Amino acid sequence: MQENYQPLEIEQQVQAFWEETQAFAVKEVSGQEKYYCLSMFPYPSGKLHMGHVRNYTIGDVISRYQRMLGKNVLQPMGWDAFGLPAENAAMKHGVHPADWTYDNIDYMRGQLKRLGFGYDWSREIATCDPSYYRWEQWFFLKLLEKGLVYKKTAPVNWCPNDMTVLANEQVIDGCCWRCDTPVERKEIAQWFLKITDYAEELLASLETLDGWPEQVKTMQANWIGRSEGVEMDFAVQDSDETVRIYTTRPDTVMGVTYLAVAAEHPLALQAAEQNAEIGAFVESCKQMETSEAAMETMEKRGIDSGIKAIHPLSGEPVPVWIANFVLMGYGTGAVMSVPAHDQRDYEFAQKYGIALKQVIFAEDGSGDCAEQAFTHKGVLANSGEFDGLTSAQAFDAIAGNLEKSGKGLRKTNFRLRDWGVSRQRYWGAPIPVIYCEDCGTVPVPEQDLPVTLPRDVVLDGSQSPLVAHPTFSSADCPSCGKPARRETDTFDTFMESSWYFARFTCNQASSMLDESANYWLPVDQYIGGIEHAILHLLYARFYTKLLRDEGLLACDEPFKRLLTQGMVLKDGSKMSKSKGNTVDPQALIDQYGADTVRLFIMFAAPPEQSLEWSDSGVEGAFRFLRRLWKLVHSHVEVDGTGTTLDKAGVTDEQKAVRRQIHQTLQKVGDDLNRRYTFNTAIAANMELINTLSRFNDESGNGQAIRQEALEAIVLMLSPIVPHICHQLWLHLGHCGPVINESWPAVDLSALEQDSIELVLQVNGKLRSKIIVSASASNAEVQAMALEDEAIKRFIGESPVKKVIVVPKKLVNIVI
Ligand code: OW5
Ligand code: ZN
Repeated sequence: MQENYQPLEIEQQVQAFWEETQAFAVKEVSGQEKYYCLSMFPYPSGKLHMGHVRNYTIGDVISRYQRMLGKNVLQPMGWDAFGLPAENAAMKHGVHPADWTYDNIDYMRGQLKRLGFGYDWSREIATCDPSYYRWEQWFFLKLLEKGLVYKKTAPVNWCPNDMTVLANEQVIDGCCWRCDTPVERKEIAQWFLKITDYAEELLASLETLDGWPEQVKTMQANWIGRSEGVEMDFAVQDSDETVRIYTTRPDTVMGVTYLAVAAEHPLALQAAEQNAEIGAFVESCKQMETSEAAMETMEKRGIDSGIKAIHPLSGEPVPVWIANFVLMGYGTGAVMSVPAHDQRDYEFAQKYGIALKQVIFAEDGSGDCAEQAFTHKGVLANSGEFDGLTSAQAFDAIAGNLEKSGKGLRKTNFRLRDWGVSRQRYWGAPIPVIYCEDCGTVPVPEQDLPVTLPRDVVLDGSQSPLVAHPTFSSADCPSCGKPARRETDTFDTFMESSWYFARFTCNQASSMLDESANYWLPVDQYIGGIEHAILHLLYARFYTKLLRDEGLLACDEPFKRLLTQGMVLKDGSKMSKSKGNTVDPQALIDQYGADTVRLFIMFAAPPEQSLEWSDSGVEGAFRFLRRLWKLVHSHVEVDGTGTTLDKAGVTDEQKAVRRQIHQTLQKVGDDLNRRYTFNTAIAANMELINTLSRFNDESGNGQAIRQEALEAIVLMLSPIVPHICHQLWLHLGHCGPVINESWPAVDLSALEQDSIELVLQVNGKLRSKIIVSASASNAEVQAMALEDEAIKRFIGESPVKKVIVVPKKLVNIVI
């Protein structure tokens, strides 16, 4: 055995061994418990960053630990390969998105191997590979057949100068990122998946997800946003038309002082035709971003349409305003406005001098609208026949009244919108439909799938390369054979990441999924960043239900347990190129080796918390491994590996060391299994190593116990620092690789204590401590307590009234 720890050398050897023996390739094995551990697959963006290293180290540690528990562990890896960054790189550096992507994949795959992650590489997937996205196209057409997919117009960000659609991240302060032209809103036809059909189930089955953080479940529930309310119609004065609105607060309906409609609402368009000022306002609303976030922060503006609506209960006319914050795509494109009881309505009414009518007061009569809206529930006033009812009672009474008169209906609503999957981009999976003048929208026949993305395109940022492509955009109609037009939009990349976890179970299958999916799924442990708490996880859950309903999967939910890792920070803030505070993992691997990087990352913080980067922490991790190496080295040098323990002749000191070994095993098992507190698992091993350094017992039993301790440490640390442990395990005299070892069992007899420390109290106050034999009787303990010197001093001449013995804990002497 070499005297010095040489990580680069050993890591290379061990990785070669894993590769040669296909150590992490797995098959379905009946009768063995399976464990599917998945880390969110990366965008092949160039090279790994610290967030990746943290994510994949956590996943690898859990996988290796579960393998030691005897499970059949699947840990796959692949590439979320489509998306805008490849197009951007192509424009900036003149490389083809495909070449850029595959080059990055090659480099990053090398880095993952260098970090020693135990992936089954035979299952690797790149989502930009036609053999992957053909099934996505195939499934889309199944959904189309079932009516779960439809087309409707929706707004996009449009740069009138470049004549191109912009992604939200390409809009900077309302302007195009390339040419700085103000971005416009443009309505174009796009494909949608009917996720709203599953809203109820997506919400209800959150309750089955015991292994998910509460926070993530709450975020999902809020996003789905189920609410109970009333949909009602306001008649339009001097017209046969009506305006439909939805409210969750029908109790406030008598406080309505205006309606607000979207700029695209029919009433707005009607008013715009008759009045130039209104026309200009409606036109200006088009110059707006499409993201919800932008919507919330923008200035709220409006104009009176001049049209009046008739209040369905009071019969009074109320003005109809056109407002930039009401969106046509959300609900009915019209809302009732109650400035007294809604803050946004309040601010809008103040700005434009619209009346306010308070109809709800607190139970004790307090609550006013002088400064802001009164948004609490309470008791009704100024509401005619409904006066005196509580908000809850009024909900029922008003809903019933509207239902009776045919002007309204109780309705459960969801905030969740259908999922728009069309992107006007090149680097994505083509949407497999053809438009024929005679036959309409025609699905690409199954035998013509995949619709492959052409390579020969010009990417200059203006116009969509697929539209401009000489042949791609034209096709013969599959139905009548006439020349037709091919869909040139591609899928949102979330389409690929919504089912990759299933494809990993059968990446070679000549169907979308096969039986293997039902062997491996659901994923037992999913690990990834909190930024995916809402959309990705919701879409993956949705897809699982779609696949189930198509008969391709048997489970209802994809991820049994979810771990959301914290950010990696430097000097308290997020690492980023622009801040210049990045730490490149590759440099550290080159300097210290993978095990040091892995150990530091797992030691520095519990996985859900943020991790503050520390160079000295990395140095410390390295020193620790060097120390462990030395300890094994000196043990091996004196031939300590072959000694057996003579249980009869164990001394107290030896017993104490054995106790600590098994206490550590017990604690670390719990840390890794249940709590995922890897940092404390490592700390416990450090303490055990401290004890060993002080344990200079060269006797036979001393050697045997040192061997037992070193074996335990190597086994316990092997999921975290697998390379060094592989080597040390061999040096400790074993011939099989440490990855095939079981998690060590705790020797309960070693935990038993011969003697215990007892607290001695006089009148309930701590006065002394004694060590007694674990088998001492209460009477013996009492006698020893009364003999203790300190106690004798405290009692003095006072008569002892009572002695209370709490076995194994304390003795209280009452005087
Ligand atoms: C990293 C996690 C991330 C995810 C995984 C892959 C980041 C945690 C936050 N393909 C999708 C994806 O997110 C996943 C699908 C399933 C949808 C950082 C980030 C961080 C960032 C940058 C830098 C350092 C640290 C330096 C940049 C220097 C550039 C030169 N996080 N912590 N730290 N793919 O590739 O983005 O959520 O689970 O691993 O991430 S991904
Ligand atoms: Zn046709």
